[in-house]
Amino acid sequence: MDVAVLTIFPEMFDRFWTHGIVRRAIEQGYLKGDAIDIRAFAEDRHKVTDDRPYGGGCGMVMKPEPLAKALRAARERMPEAVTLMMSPQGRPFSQQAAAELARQRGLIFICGRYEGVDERFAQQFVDDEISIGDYVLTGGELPAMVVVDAVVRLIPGVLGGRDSAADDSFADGLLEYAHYTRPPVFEGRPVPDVLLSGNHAAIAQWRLEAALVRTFLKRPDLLENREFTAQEIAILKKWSKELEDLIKVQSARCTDPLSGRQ
Ligand code: 4HQ
Repeated sequence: MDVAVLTIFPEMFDRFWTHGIVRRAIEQGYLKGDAIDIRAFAEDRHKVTDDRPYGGGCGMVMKPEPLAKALRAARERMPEAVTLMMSPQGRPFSQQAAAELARQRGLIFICGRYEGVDERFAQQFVDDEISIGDYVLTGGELPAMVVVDAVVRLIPGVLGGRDSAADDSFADGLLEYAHYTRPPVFEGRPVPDVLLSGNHAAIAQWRLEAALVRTFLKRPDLLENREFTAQEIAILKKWSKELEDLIKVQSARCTDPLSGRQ
């Protein structure tokens, strides 16, 4: 995949391209990453990329001409690329959005600064606006890195079998199960027995239960529109039965006169 980032701060990406999975993806030929300096496409003597807003008010707006020149240069090199702009007004970014972008041949990111870019540039050139969350940042560079980071690890081949994306949180709509490594007891806390058992079916069952209970406790919203599998229904029924049994035993024992026992 070809990635080009249009920014007035291309140096912000120098460290981004050279670490971890992103670096490995580049070295192994899965990713090409390029930060393009918008300022290099400004034609005046002072290389100005921003200007005061029409209608007055505070802040500055990114001028459309340098952006258009920079984008046309990028598109010439990558004619199949989709043009994305980072903006709090964009489509909320998600694991599913990342998976869709991972299927593209090329991505061009427009990173605004100040109050954003001239609206005519956005309307003329931007295919999709993406937001990484409901908060306001000082520029689109960090959001572009967030999106590239989430997308690159979903390009087939980038993660080996050792760190596959199949079990990721959100990959199947659930949070990921808890992880443990050595030692078997850390400051008095043991690793769950089943994980040491070598019984792979039991481990898979435990992990699904652990993912389900975590999601239920930490992010119940993720379960609201979920289509449960038969195995998940079985787990939920088992919990519900265990809870019912517990309630029966407890209410039989209960002597509190205000408890409303029937
Ligand atoms: N900004 N998700 C304003 C964001 C943002 C976000 C990027 C700040 C664009 C002009 N981008 N500039 N949240 O807050 O993507």
